[in-house]
Amino acid sequence: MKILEQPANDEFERIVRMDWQKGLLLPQANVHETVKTLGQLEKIFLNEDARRAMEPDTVVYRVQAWCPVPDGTEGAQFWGTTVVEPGQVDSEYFMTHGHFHQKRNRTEYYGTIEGEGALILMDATRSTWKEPMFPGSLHFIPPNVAHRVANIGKVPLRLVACWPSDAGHDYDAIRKLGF
Ligand code: PAN
Ligand code: ZN
Repeated sequence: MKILEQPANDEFERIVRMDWQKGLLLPQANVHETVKTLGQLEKIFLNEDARRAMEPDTVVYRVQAWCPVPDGTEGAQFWGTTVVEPGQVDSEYFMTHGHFHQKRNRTEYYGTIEGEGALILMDATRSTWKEPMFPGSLHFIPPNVAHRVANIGKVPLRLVACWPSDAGHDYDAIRKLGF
């Protein structure tokens, strides 16, 4: 039997490198990086006056996404990392924007690398609950459930995520109605 390292006609890059200690992807093609600052997180925290009074360039969280297939492809998965900085806006901890998946029944895994967090979940009836995040915790986010992560500790909260490549993200529902 002849084993090829990677078929010559392969359409997609299938190997990237993670720094598992840091919970980060090494920069490479197909890895998209985004930064969310306080200035960009309008109407996410309860106390808008307190948020506006803070330095708008303050980084709240950073996201990397490895998308080996085009966005919207059915049957594949994306892989991502998120680092939420420690901090507060008034009495609320720094947290991600949060979203439902556009295709509401698409699920996801979150895994904690480092730090102390709360995974906040909300179903379609707006019933809300949370799960503790700690190094090694692995979370299955069920269908039809919005998800957001808050850093409740003193060090950066580092997590990895895996979600279907046709899930999409609906941020509007959270911006309009909150969690
Ligand atoms: C994650 C999130 C990431 C940032 O990769 O996108 O943690 O959170 P927001 O997207 O809410 O800003 C994920 O849940 N993907 O589906
Ligand atoms: Zn998601």
